[in-house]
Amino acid sequence: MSQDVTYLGFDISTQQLKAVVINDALRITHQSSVSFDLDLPEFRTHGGVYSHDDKLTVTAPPIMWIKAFDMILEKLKLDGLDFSSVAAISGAAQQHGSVYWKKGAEQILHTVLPNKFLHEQLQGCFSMRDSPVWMDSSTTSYCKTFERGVGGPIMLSQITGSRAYERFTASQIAKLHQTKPVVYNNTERISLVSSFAATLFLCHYAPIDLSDGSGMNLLDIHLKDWSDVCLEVCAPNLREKLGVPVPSSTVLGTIAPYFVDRYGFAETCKIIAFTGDNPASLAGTQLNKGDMAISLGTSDTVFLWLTEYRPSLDGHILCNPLTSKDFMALLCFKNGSFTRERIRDDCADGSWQLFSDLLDSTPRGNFGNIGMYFDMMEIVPPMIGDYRFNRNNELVQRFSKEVEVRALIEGQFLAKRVHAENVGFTIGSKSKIIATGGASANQAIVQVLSDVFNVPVYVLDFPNSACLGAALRAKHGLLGEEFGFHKMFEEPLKLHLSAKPAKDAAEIYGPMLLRYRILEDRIIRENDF
Ligand code: 5FX
Repeated sequence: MSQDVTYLGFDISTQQLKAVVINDALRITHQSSVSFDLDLPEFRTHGGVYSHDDKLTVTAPPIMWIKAFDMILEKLKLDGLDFSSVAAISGAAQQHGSVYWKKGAEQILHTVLPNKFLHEQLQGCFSMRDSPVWMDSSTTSYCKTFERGVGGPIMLSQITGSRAYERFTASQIAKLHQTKPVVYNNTERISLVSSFAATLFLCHYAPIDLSDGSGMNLLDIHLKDWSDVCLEVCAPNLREKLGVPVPSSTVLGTIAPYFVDRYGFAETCKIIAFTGDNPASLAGTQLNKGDMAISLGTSDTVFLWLTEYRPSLDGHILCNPLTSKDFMALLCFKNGSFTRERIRDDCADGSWQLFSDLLDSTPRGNFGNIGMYFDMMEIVPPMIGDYRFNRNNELVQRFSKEVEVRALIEGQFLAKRVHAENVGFTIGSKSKIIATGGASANQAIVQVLSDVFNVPVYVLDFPNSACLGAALRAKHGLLGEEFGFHKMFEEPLKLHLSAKPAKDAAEIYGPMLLRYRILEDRIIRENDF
């Protein structure tokens, strides 16, 4: 291939749409982003979403995501990207969220005109104006009914890789069907956010890929097809509304004429199945078997590559996005960057520099104080609220600013380690953590991560691993799944050692982990969470 060939990756994350372009040597040549709150103020989102009054329902409008695509393509054009060089496009998206296309929408997709923006032409395409997103936790009763219907949480986890979760798509679809049957019946296609975005580039419905599809509680992750029993318990006629799921490296087709005419993409430009942001990060971190990645973003996630798995009631197993025969494990913590930002605002006047100084000014172990901070109902542990314990395990009202900052960061990483160990993640003598996402650039935070896990932490040159993973998957999709993903790299991606554990880390955090477990259990019991 010529030197000019490029690959384009997108990431529709919670707060922004990002794009990155790499060349054939896998070097980044262009990048851009659109912030939903700042660049699209007319939608009045906060953090890219609408948080409803019940404090449980969280949605976002798909038309805003479409407008963000219109904007980012214009920005890339201004940045000098020669669209005709793009050989393939793929994407990553926030997982679990669902988009409901109205009857007749595909017909509209087929006939879009290149002289108009997409958002102007697709306004009328959705049976639900706002899509439920991964932060939603309004479906507890549907989860319970769903688990019962399928034969219990273990059975559901055996089939789909996860017990029922509020943000997973099955309970969201069941809620829609039961509360708004007319809307459900008027829906011709249900997409994930990932397959919705791929649909825009194809101008016909894109299938759901197996890896992101594993976050729905509907896919049989062994058979790699929808599970009949899950579909039946969820809602009627669902198979036809979901379409046929495909392996994540599938070439879905060529780009729609709209993009050829409007932006000058080559007619041959291929669209590779889009997937979830966590599966895409697995690609973007170039994760090897045995290593663990931790993404510190709006949600914090812990993930790793698995060759086999045992079903569990904590965490999720997804089909591996890079090879259909393997799996990946995922743990998701909802209270990531929003909670860090709240404590930064309370204790450090909104300054990350001051936040880091406060963190560095306190010793490992924080004088025995432990904190747990959950602005939203957490996934694991299922808790909400702030809890501060002194060295005698007594609940206290307040910490000093510097103790509060360290209690937050240590508490977040203690929780990650406890719950990662609960699902069988083990830390070997050669283990390392690859940290990614916005907060991975903060040295003080990464040092605490290294100490709590007692392993070295590496970071990438480019912290946006989901978006980079999307661009890398675009190239891998062209080569085909049988061409091993890691073989694409002449040399492994550059990782930088960011932090090494302190000599006394195990001595300090070993006992603290035990205390954390006990205190967490106590809060869950006492509050009946
Ligand atoms: C994973 O299960 C999650 O819910 C989150 O990490 C979303 O993918 C964030 F976009």
